[in-house]
Amino acid sequence: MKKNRYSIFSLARNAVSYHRDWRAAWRSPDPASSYDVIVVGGGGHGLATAYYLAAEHKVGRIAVLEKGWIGGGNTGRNTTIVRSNYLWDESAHLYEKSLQLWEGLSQELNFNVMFSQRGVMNLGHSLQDMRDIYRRSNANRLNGIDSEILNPAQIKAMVPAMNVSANARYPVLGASFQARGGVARHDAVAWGFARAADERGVDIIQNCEVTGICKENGVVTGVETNRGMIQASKVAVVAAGHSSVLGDMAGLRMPIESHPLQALVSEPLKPVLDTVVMSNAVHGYVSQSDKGELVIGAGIDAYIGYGQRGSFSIIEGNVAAIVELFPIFSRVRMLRQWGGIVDVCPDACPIISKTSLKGLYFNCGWGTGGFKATPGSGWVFAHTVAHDEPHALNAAFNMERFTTGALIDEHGAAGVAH
Ligand code: FAD
Ligand code: PYC
Repeated sequence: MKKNRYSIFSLARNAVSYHRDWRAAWRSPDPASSYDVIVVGGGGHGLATAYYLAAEHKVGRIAVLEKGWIGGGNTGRNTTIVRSNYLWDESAHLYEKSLQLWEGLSQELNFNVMFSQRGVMNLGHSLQDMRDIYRRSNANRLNGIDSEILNPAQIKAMVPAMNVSANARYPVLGASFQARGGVARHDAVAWGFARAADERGVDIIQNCEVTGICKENGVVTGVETNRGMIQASKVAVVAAGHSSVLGDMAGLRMPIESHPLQALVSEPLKPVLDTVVMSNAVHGYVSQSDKGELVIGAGIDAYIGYGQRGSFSIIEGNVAAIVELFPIFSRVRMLRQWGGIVDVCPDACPIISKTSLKGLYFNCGWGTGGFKATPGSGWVFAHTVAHDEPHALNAAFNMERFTTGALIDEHGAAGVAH
């Protein structure tokens, strides 16, 4: 790695030259005719996979093929909540590995991903919610994951704007709180991984859509793209929102449904909320960005589709729930709304797996919650692709579980109903 490339001196030099000779943070090469590994999808997970393949497994010739622009999928559309408070051991270990990587990621990539450990609160509104919260919190602690239970007075002290009165429509009975959770800057995560991967020789090729997966005698040989055929002995698909489309190209039927998931942001406000508040029961969550916007999200739209918009009724119910919890937000104006397409597995857990086709690997099905997993997902997937074997942390997240029945049901911890 060229140590001085991004030094304070280059920053000063570029400032005085009005950025005229500012070097692109990553190259834009034409695709080569062949690679050792092709990663399909230039979201955070795909870029992280390429980075760890190069940095930790010393794989030589790697390309990331992205049909649009890097980070333009769910990576750039999500609400950036990071936490590791999942119920079952398999997921808790995987998400906790990811959280530990987040804690050193800006240093690792030499790029400020603005990871802010402001804590994540999951509210309970009924006795059953509270039983689930206690169960998950205890399970987390047994796995060495930080978790506290808060009563309504403690919640009010931390979030004065919240209505915790007993006569609220959704009374707040308590919450779990993970202090090490928080938020990060989504674009920076894509850019940081892209720059660091590029520095290690990874070709990042945007506007390059994979249109077919080539195979011979059960072995993958490359991909067809809108820029021609590219050969590779290993193809790693990380194409959230389109995993079943890519699966079809290889003749694999994926156990996935693709749904829109919406979010919206308000006009910027003075600081009013310095933690993340989530409520699975009322399908709403909110945090405040560093710019001051309220970042609000909903549960998934019930229908299957590929339109990155979503339907109005979801937003209507979502905003009603947020205003019920935070009456002072009722006069805040909303600035923008958008949707992303999330790939949902029947057990609300991802697939990080080899496939029946030799040399073809899939990483998908993160549903509403894959941003928090970005570094961990890339780390275990790179291991899986490099060694043609899963790492212990992702062994359970194989494709076979949908035929063996060894499902890992994380619907409760998903945070956002799906
Ligand atoms: P993406 O960033 O979607 O990357 C996949 C890429 O594949 C895309 O860039 C796409 O263009 C590309 N691609 C697809 N088909 C092809 C093809 N044929 N050829 C080449 N490229 C292709 N998760 C959290 O943990 N916390 C949150 O707070 C959170 N909030 C969310 C809010 C919303 C509104 C949404 C939509 C999602 C949210 N998520 C959240 C989920 C999270 O965004 C995703 O799980 C995660 O970003 C998936 O990352 P990825 O890199 O796999 O996907
Ligand atoms: O998984 O924590 C999460 C999440 C929050 C909002 C969307 N997903």
